[in-house]
Formats: sequence, C-alpha cells, structure tokens
Amino acid sequence: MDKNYFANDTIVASATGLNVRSAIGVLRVSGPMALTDAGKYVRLKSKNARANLETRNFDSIRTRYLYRCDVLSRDNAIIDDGLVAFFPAPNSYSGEDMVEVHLHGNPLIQREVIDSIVHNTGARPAERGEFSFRAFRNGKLDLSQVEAVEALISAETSLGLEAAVKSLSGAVKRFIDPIQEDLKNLIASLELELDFSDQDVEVLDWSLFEKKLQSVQGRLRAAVVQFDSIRPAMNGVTVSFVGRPNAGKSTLFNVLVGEERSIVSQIEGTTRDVIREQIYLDGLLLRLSDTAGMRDTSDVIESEGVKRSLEEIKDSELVLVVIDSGEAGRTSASAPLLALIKEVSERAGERKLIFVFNKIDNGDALVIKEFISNHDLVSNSVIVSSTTGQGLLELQEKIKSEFVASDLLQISPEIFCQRQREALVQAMGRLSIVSDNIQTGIQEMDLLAIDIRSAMVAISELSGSIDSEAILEHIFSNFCIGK
Ligand SMILES: Nc1nc2c(ncn2[C@@H]2O[C@H](COP(=O)(O)OP(=O)(O)OP(=O)(O)O)[C@@H](O)[C@H]2O)c(=O)[nH]1
Ligand SMILES: [Mg+2]
Repeated sequence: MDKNYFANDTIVASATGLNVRSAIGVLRVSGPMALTDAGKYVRLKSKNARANLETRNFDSIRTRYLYRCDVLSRDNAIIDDGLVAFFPAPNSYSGEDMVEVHLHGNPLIQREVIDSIVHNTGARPAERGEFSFRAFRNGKLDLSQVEAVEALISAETSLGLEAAVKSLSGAVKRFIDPIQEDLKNLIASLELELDFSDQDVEVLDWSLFEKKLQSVQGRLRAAVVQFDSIRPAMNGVTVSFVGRPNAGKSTLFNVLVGEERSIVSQIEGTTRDVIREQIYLDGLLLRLSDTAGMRDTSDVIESEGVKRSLEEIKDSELVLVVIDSGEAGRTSASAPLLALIKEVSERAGERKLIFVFNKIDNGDALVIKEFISNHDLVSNSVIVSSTTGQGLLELQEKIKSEFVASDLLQISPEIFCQRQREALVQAMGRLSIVSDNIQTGIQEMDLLAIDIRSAMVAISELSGSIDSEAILEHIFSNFCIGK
C-alpha cells in the first residue's frame, strides 16, 4: 500500500468526480490543517463569519452548516460563488477536521480549486478511497463498513443496495461479535482444563464443548450458504455465448439485449471481438458476452477470437452453448458438435451450462429432443428460435431459476462480499480441524486452542485491522479518488 495512506497530512479531492458536468461539484478536504487553512481559498459572504474564519476563531463558526462564500483561485481571484461547511473532528466522515466546498459542477472549476488548495495550503491530492481509509483508521468505520461504502456507490441492483446499507449499519460486526465471544469461551474452557491437567479431575464437559462448537460452525455455514444464494441477485451474473460459427450466438445475444448490438451474418466467423452488454431479467443483472464461433481456423484474427472465446468461459458463471438445431439433426455433422459439447463442458468445470438448441424453425423438434436425451442433456437444454422467438421465455426462466432462489426475499445475508466469504470459509476449515481432532480422540488442549485462535483471526479479518496490509490494499484499490 502506498505510504501516503499512512501519512498524517491534509488531503483534498473531488467527492462528486471530475468527469461529469453537473449542477454542483463537491470537494472534500480532510486532515489537521483542513479547518485552519480554509480561509486561504474561501471567503465567507457573512462579514462576522468571514472575520472569524480569517482569525481562525472556530468556536464562533457554526459547524456542519452551509455558509455562502466566494471561492478563490491560486492567485486569489474569485472563481466561483459556492457554499462551504466545516466539520471539526471527530464529527466528520473521516473522523478528522474536514471541510466541504460546494462548487458549480464544472470539472474545470473543481480542478482549479483543487489546484488552489494544494498550492495555497499545502494539502495534497488524495489517493483512492483515502477519506474512507482515514475513517477506518480513526475507528469511524470497520473494514466491512468500508466495503459497504464502496458497494453503496457501485451497486447495480436494488438487492445490492439493500445489502450495502445493511452492511454499512454494522451488520457484519453484529454477526461476528457473538461468534468471537463463543470461540473465546471455548478457548477459556480449554485453558481451564489445561490448568487442572495435573490433577485427576476432568473439568471440561466435552459434549457441551462440541455442542457449542457445532453451533458456531452452523452459523458460519449458514452465512456462507445464504451469501451464495443471494450473491447472483445482488451482484449480477456473467454469461457467455459460445458455440460453433453460425449457430446464431450473436442473433440470440441481440434478441436478449433488445437491439442489434452484435453483427449478424450468414458468413461463418462473423464475430471476432468479444461483445459485451448488460441486461436486467426481472431485476437479475446479466453481464452478457458474445464471442467468436469455435472452430479450427487458419485465419489469424479469427483464431484470436476463438482464443478469447475460450478465455471468456473462464470468467463466466453461466455458459450458454448455442447449437444450430439443423446441424444437431444431421448425423454426419454430429462429430464436431459432440467434440464442442465435450470441450466446453470440460472447460466450464463447475460453471453452469445451458445448451440452447437454436434455429428450431429450421430443424425437427423430435430429432432434437432425441439428440438431447441421447446425450444426457435433458436437465439443461432449451429449444429456441432466435428469429421467431419460440422458446425464448423458457430460456429466460431457466437462466433465472439457475441463480435466483424462490425464497430470495426471505434471505437476509450476514456477509456481503467474496472477501468476507473467503475469511469465513478459512475459519470453518480451522474449526473442522478442531472437531475432527475431538472426534478422533485427540484432546490436546493447546492444539485445539491454536486452531480455534486461527479461526478467530480469520473471522476478525471481516472487520479488519490496520495491520492487515494485503487486505487493505485489496479493498482500497477498488475505490475511486474522493471516496
Ligand atoms: N432460421 C434461423 N436463422 C437464424 C436463427 N438464429 C440465427 N440465424 C441466422 O444464422 C446466421 C448466423 O447467425 P449469427 O448470429 O451471426 O451466428 P453466430 O453464431 O454469431 O456466428 P459467428 O459470429 O460467425 O460465430 C444468420 O444468417 C442469422 O440470421 C434462427 O433461430 N433461425
Ligand atoms: Mg456472432
């Protein structure tokens, strides 16, 4: 992580972004000199307040109140008529002294004012997510809440937003605190047993111990299962279209997207670059990618397309294997088709697969149904025609049912992102070592305690500590400047 993050200086950035013109643009300044230096770039319109700011008489300035002000350029010329608010520590987002300047939302104005602040006060432009990092460092937010801030800004579904708000309110901590407490008690009971180990009394009730351990394991498992079932609806699903050239991948892609996004032609090898588009299927976000048809080809560009198409499978959660029903119906053509089905299935591994038998308007449904049952594809095949629309509803329903549990509304997740899931899975691994050891009669207290402690460390990563640099790096690299 950049050493800037750990400095105790004053930082400035646009909170609303420098890439859009909008009604207003807001700059934030945070750090020890934020309040004291504010008079160097804003001149309050109210005479009294202006004098107070100039003499740094902050006791007489209203906090968290919007003052009308002139905003000054680096040469003290007025460059905007704006508003400014003062947030003394610790009652600010970052927990430090903060100033917010509301400007007209022209990026040029914002850039000039940032330049003025940097030049005239010695503040430096903030790193990604540095305001949130400071909030974390000052104990205003724990790591799961920092992630919630990021999620709140970047969520693309209403479920994602709901989850982010819940997480921001401290839901993760409310979930893990009792678990940590229970684990601590388990360690304490092991230590007590250890203290009495030279005597012939057994103070530890093993069956109770195991019951408590299982209760923790059950809660962790449930949290992971809940997260897994709600995650697609929360974050969306990546879907790739693969198949042999001319199977109608691009046509199907366009129909689902609702516009002629991808070029369609009867020439084999039309699509080369991966074409991406997002759609919502009753609220389920799908990130679709249309790819090049897969075949052996001597065309350099096309074979690059084929390579990308194969890579795309790796990044997908759902692979739609588009098959020309006419081709599937011809016995002579089945060898390359079967080879493709085999290759894609192998590459897809654990990913979900749906075989879409397209162009049924040109094929024989009975023959296709036979093909499907002969090749054991009944549970994940759909017969469609992208041109007549036949079977498309069924395909959409099938996609939804792969990802959206019917009782979704009842699911209230305890964890909210992959990183948190990984930490819980790690903790679960440690705790299952403990239960395995007890089951096999290895009742060495220190050994058991070590694994429980490791589980606690893994769980504590959910709320995080300032020492876990790799984790911080991972989280803050996703942030934008000014957050
Ligand atoms: N009759 C019929 N023709 C279709 C259907 N879907 C696609 N086609 C036609 O099949 C041809 C190939 O369609 P594309 O969508 O370009 O096929 P593709 O799989 O993307 O092909 P590549 O990009 O070359 O790999 C075009 O002429 C489409 O009009 C369908 O359901 N029925
Ligand atoms: Mg195509």
